[in-house]
Amino acid sequence: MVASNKPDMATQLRNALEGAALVILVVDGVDFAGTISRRLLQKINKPLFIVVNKADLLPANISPKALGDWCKSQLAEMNGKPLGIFVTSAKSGFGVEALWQAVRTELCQPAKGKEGKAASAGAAGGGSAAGGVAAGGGSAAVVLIGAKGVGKSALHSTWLAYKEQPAGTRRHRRRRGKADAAGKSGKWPTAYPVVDTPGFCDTSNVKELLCAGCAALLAPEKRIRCRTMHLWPGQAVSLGGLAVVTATAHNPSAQVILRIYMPTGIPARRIGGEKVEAMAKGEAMLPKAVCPTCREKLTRQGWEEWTVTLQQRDEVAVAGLGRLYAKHSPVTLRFLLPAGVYAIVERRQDL
Ligand SMILES: Nc1nc2c(ncn2[C@@H]2O[C@H](COP(=O)(O)OP(=O)(O)O)[C@@H](O)[C@H]2O)c(=O)[nH]1
Ligand SMILES: [Mg+2]
Repeated sequence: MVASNKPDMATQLRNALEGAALVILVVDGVDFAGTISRRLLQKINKPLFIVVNKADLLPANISPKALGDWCKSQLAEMNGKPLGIFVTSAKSGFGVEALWQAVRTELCQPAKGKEGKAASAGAAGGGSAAGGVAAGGGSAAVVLIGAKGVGKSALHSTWLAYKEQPAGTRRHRRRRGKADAAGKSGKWPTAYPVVDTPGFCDTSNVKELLCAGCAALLAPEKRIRCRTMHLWPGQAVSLGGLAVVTATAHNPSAQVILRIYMPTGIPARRIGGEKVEAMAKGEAMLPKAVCPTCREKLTRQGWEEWTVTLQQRDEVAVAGLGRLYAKHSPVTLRFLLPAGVYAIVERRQDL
């Protein structure tokens, strides 16, 4: 694990990255915008895998493969150059075996003249740097990094269970068979410890504004469902009281049909313009479940206005909360978001 004299989080992360043979950046598959760290992505100069976790929570209309391809295009726009992109669920086990086999293959790869095959079954490949991780000099660790709550520790546990699979069992033989097909040797590269790091992300996320108890209210327990809301100009939808989106009078079609993807526990309610104005002036409309401390903090920080026009292929992602798009476009929407929270217009995931 990382140093014991409790250096700050950035130092811990830097130390861990310095000793890395392979970096695994884990993001949340249902909150990509809120958990991908753009700055970190630019800074990593080691062989890199991206793991898009929590595939079990994906809406039914988005396949893990489609999500992997979508993430690949997003990462290309951010100039990220991973060796491979893997869609996994630490909860259901989906894609985990393919990930750890690819890690093993990269670690076992000779230093020169070898085209790695980092992206294996279930993964959207990002190609592979010639030389693989063996080119990393004295570096020896596989380092798991990413935002808090994306599933780094859960994946680490699956890795431990995978390594400790007793030899000779049917499951083990089956896995060994796959391992031999994927890599040079059936042995795990035990010389490479896996280092789990504390959460780090430079994207300002709604969950970060809340205490652990209130942030847990935003954690999806089941597959994300799409909710459809019909709005007349001036009508708005409250997204769990944490954000509001209003259909503006500029929209060419009379009604705006919004498709909203948020954890099922977060209510989406239609509200009138007067409530939105009150919120814009600082009045909070948070659900009762939000604790007094978080309520006070959010009200003190206030809400920021953001007006955006969406074209046919666009959707808006609000970090830590969810994403939405309008059925007909172009459409102009006015958002009220907790001050400082990151929101972005992205290409729609289900196209
Ligand atoms: N649904 C689902 N939940 C997950 C998955 N991986 C982790 N979690 C949950 O996400 C929360 C945070 O996981 P953890 O491994 O502690 O995240 P870390 O902060 O990145 O180490 C826990 O409640 C996990 O049970 C997954 O693949 N699917
Ligand atoms: Mg952890």
